[in-house]
Amino acid sequence: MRTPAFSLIVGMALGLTGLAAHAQSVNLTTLTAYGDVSANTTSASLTTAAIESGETPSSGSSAWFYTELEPALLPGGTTLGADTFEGSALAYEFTLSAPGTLSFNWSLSTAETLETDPASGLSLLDRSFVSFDGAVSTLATASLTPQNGSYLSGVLGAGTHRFSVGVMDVNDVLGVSTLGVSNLSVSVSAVPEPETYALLIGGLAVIGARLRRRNP
Ligand SMILES: [Ca+2]
Ligand SMILES: [Ca+2]
Repeated sequence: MRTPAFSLIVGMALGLTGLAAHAQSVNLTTLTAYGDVSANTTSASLTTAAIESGETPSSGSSAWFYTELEPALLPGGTTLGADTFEGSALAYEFTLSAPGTLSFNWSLSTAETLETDPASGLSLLDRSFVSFDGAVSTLATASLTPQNGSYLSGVLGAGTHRFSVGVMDVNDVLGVSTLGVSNLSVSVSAVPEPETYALLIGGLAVIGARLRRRNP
């Protein structure tokens, strides 16, 4: 029986369904790629290989020097670190309808054979990073054995965010490191806004009033 009250109940049920936590997979081929990036729908591989350094990029596109990469990823003069040289990144701009999080799985391996440069004593272990809205943090520092893990962001406010993930050569341009990124997902939390509660309570009151009128 499709009465206005019935339609209202169905509409409210759909609204309640929309309040449940909602995770959405992100197609990695829709992200903006900088440098040596190979991507398919669910996974991507990023390296620090640049043709100018005598290296062979996996994708055919050379890694970018930091002087090109930083202004592309990080407006406002933020850097990827004074010890970084060349690398690659993926950037993603997304809008959250409510507070939420971003997550992905990662792996990091390197062709470096030394942890430190014998001459300078500086670390040669390359670094992967994430950035949110221009603020950079370290995802993982390479070790001579491959690593992997899961990343979960802090809670991001409702609105538009700019995220990037990438890998950089540290303290020289050699010793190619490879960052794998997979299963990138954005999840909106289940906490309804006060306005939503007000609408639900108002809707229930309307239904109650109609049912009372129909059944005197
Ligand atoms: Ca390199
Ligand atoms: Ca390196």
